[in-house]
Amino acid sequence: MSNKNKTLGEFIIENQNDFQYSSGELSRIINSIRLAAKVVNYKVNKAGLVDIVGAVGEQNIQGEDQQKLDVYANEVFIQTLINREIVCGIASEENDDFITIEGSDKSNSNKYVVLMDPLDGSSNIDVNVSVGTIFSVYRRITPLGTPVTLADFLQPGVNQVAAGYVIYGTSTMLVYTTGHGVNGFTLNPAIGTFYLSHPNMRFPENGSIYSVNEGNYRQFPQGVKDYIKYCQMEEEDRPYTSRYIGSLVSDIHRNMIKGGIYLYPTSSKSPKGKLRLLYECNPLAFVVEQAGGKASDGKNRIMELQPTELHQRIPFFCGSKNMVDTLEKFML
Ligand code: P6P
Repeated sequence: MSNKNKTLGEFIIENQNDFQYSSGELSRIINSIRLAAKVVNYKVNKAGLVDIVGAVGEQNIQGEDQQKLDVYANEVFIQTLINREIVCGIASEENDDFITIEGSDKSNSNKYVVLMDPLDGSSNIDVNVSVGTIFSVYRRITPLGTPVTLADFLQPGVNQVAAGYVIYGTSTMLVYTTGHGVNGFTLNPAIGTFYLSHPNMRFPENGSIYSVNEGNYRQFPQGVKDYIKYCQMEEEDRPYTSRYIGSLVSDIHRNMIKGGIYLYPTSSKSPKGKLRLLYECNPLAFVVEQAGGKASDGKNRIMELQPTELHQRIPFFCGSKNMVDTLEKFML
């Protein structure tokens, strides 16, 4: 079947055999995320019209003010996954601890766990800037039929069986990988169907965009400062262009289309970095690597890091392979 007008549903069925071990459950997880993305998209696009914008007056474990849409999106993704009885556990940026999910038969017979940031960049909602959902899927490593444990979530990124993001932007896209390349699907809101709009996405090896919050420049490690000055020098293919939306999914997605590097280094404000390893860096690293890009903490491959806690933060450098290679040389 040609790619023209192929729907996400048709794509999943066609590529069912790509899901290692799958008895259809992994396909059902992607289908579940597809449904939740459409529900959240509807609310995100109406945020300015209904009383769902703004903080709920509570903070999540990150100490960040929870925006109403954060809470709403978290509930939608969790409930959609529970209703389809396809996962045995969920970890979310919005929940202090992971959630154990028993099947309606009170069993823990499902094989997969999902980790997610249900609405990343939500502080941008009030100013009408794109936001995103990031998700990561693993097979559990503890025995089937037993309650899921923290060990099932603290797996290195190389164990991911699927990962991706939803970007709620000028159009809404679902971009994901199961380890066989990266494909992007754009939602036709008129009929509520995702269509294959970006088959086999590739991250340009080189780029001329660097994305960093330069307001923190003075607090960056010296190697990062030197790299930023390198980006700004007038020689060869530089100066590069500085583009920073402050919404992770949007910055990564733009750079994957055009080429570029995203940097979130350590700083005195974020001594371990700001971004979370398990449900931001690892899933984006899987997508970026599958598209030919690179993701590093400045020295190590992100997906080989052994997680130690659910909400741990790390420095994150991600994008065009040759640009990340150059960044790492500055940080030696
Ligand atoms: P800063 C949003 O809160 C987020 O987690 C990412 O979406 C974004 O890239 C980053 O933080 C922005 O952080 O410190 O530059 O505002």
